[in-house]
Amino acid sequence: VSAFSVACLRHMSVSDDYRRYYPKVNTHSDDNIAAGRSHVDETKRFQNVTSFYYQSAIDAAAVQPSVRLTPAAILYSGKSADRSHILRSCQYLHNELPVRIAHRVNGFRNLPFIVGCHPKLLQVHELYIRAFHILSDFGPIRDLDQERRWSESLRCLLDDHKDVVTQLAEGFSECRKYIHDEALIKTFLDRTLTSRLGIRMLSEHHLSLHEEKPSHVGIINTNFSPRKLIEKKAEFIGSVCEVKYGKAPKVKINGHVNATFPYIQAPLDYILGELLKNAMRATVESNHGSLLPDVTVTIANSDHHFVIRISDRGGGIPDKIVGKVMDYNFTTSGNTVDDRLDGGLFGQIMDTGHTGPAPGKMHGYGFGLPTSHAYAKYLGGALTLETLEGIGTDLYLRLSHIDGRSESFRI
Ligand code: ADP
Ligand code: K
Ligand code: MG
Repeated sequence: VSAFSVACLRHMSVSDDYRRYYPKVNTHSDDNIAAGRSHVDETKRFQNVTSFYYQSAIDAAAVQPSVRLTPAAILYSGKSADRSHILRSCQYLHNELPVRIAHRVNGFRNLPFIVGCHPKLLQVHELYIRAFHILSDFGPIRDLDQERRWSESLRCLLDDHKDVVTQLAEGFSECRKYIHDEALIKTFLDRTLTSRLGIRMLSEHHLSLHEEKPSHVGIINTNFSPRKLIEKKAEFIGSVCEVKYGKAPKVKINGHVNATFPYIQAPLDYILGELLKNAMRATVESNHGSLLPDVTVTIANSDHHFVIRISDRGGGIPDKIVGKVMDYNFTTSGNTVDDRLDGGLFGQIMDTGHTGPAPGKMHGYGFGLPTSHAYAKYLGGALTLETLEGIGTDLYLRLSHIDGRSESFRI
């Protein structure tokens, strides 16, 4: 039995038995693996392994190019009374999503063998294979009734995939000792996470075409106010911070506080949340008196782009780790020692009470900065960091406008 089939056995992929056996074999103990194995016959095991191999429809889709849209094309695509715009949108996604998913399946196939065999990563790999079949096995979409049924599956899939980032964060952190080429993992995660962002934005956009929401065209808020979003995030992260530390710094907003323009809020929601968590955590952990210095957020809006700067007085980032904070899985949460710095045991740097980069946590698996960085680049922007050791840190989030006045990114 090859290592691959053992890994698949732990995971029982792409099979109904998966749900029956998964709880038993997911405990990572060799006894359980052996116990699980005794219940599975050779044929089933063979099917489980081959289900990762023989995916000719995915192979065919994986060589097709992706068709990416500019936000302006989405913004000005127009509505029609007969709802044919919804049908067209669905037909586009029905072709496009399987291609994008197939590209991601290729990404899993190209991971180093032992990394790709990690049960949590195999589980995500399987979710992608399953999503491919659910979305593409549905025949051509010719009318609004078929559109409605396909969109229902799409909505279920969005829900099934909601924990993928946590699963990836946990999976990669657990097989870190097998990762010798950091760049390869970074490329995989940058692509997987930004592709996921793109797929989710397009899907949410399509689903929201069914609803009427004031000053919105699908997911685009035509009257987006950075200040309002920052206020909302500051209040929410502030309350999470209060729960964890018993106190939270105030957030002051200055600069172009009255600016409004069309924008897609979802990715900014994520990035601002992560940056505010980092700033508040650093502020609380490095200031021991009762008086906490404010976190200051400055908005600077111009014709082609806008910048949001988040400045904290959280003591800055020490020289010896500043080069690593943008790496996936690098975190000082739980314990301040990182194995890549001193060769300590990997497990020590993880705060095991954390289930990943969930929104209710102040820090997680070291995914906040690198994911925000990848999202910013995907959105045609940048995320840069300036830190003054002993004083504090400034994060500059620079993003381009989507109103079509300048060359834009594509989703
Ligand atoms: P996490 O928050 O899960 O640790 P991140 O990628 O968000 O992961 O951040 C990685 C590390 O970078 C943090 O653990 C922390 O050590 C450091 N860091 C990030 N932002 C700041 C900041 N504003 N001030 C000081 N250190 C920071
Ligand atoms: K990190
Ligand atoms: Mg963080």
